Amino acid sequence: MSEEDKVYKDYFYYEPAFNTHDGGYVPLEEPNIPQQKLKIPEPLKPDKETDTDMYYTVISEAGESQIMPGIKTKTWGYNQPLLGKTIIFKRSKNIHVTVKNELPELTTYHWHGLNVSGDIDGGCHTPVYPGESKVLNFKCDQPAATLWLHAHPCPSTAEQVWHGLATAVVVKDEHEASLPLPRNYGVDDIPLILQDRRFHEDNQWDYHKDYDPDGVQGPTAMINGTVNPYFDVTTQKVRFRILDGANRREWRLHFSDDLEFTQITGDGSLLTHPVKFTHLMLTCAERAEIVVDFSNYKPGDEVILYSDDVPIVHFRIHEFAKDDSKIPNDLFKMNAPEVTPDTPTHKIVMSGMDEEVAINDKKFNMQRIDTKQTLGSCEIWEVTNSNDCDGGMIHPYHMHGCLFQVLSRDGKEPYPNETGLKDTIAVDPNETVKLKVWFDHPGVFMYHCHIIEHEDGGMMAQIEVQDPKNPQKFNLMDMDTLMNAFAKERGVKPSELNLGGMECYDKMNMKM
Ligand SMILES: [Cu+2]
Repeated sequence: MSEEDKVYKDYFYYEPAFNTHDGGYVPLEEPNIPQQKLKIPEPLKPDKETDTDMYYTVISEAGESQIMPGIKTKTWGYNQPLLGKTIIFKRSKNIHVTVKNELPELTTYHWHGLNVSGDIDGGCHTPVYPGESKVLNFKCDQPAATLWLHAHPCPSTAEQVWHGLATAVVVKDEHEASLPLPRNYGVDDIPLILQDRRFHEDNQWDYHKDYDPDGVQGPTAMINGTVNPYFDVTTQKVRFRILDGANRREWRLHFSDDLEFTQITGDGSLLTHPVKFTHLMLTCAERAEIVVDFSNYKPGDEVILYSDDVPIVHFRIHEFAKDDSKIPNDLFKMNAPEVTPDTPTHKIVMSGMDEEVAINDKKFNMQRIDTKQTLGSCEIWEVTNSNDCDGGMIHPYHMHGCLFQVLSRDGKEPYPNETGLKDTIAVDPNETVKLKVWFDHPGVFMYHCHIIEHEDGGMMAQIEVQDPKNPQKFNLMDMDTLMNAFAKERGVKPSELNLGGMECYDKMNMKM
């Protein structure tokens, strides 16, 4: 059988380390409410667009959303009460985004997967305080992909994302536009943001009641902010831009009838070649665009997308409109630079679980630079998960400010769907993943586990990237400034402040 025809039928990862084996695992439950039409976020309208420039305004706001029947849920979102509209950046345009904070507390705007300088990236050093706004100017110069925007104000990233501060960002380029892929947004090109929540009394979320240092979960799947969604399929092929936007949950996806599907992108670009699957696992923050061919079904049929054995989206099949889309066998040419000789290998060890999580035996410190790399230098990063195979967990490792190439897993070939650019990679217990990493922009960037409670709990470090031709002094925030601001905004004394990640430092007798 040629590689082209091969269908992968397993999740690849080490099964005993799946989140289902975690003591605190919250299984998904099929919601006991009628099916609701899948919400598809509208594209965010630019304030202005010219041949060379795009202007957007992104406002963080608090509101209420009808998610469950009855009382509305208090939620946060971008330009709407929950999640946000899909933000489209066109490659080689100059982008100007006014970010505005109308929340009661500080936040940041982290462009996950966007290749930009540290001051634009939106990590914890760039807070926007309530009532304030700022303009981000950058050039979009990276391949077409599905990225996302989310809040990143350490140590409250997890709680803010849980409130709803996450939305899809789509980069478009001419190469992708030249391929005959499905691209009719809202019809055969659909984002699927996978999250899970627990609905407490009066349909409200309670982050602190649900808090777990290994990641907060809920039993109810929420897809684009919709519980128990259905989607009307009106074309033979549909492209889904899937994002694991959950704080902790891994999604093990498969369709009814073990329907085959084709993965065409990873996190940061198209794959070099499409790969066929019946089963696909996504860990936190990873994205995969897949194309599903529904041609074996007829109007009135229903196809179900499951995670493990729980239905999460129902696809109602209708008459198909004419569909000329095709998946070419050559999708993308990987154009990674050569590794710069004589550079040391960066060795990253993610260790621990619960409050003990750390990177290279240290918890995150905003004022400490953990490693450096020169702008334009391409270097090897070896990322190890030192958790034990006996009871350890998978940690999804994410780097800001770059897209990387996966070279190997424990010295072996990466998985067949790791041929494109990535920014987040799941690492099994006791596994070492080798990456080729280069930075196109200077700045201070975080790298961390993307189980968001782990990053808030200190499984995070930072790198300084300098342009030797134009060295800069980067301003680093300090934790006290952020904590004092959070305390003031919440109307409590700093000593009374209760933010998710703090416990992990307190229990280890460490200062943030
Ligand atoms: Cu982790």
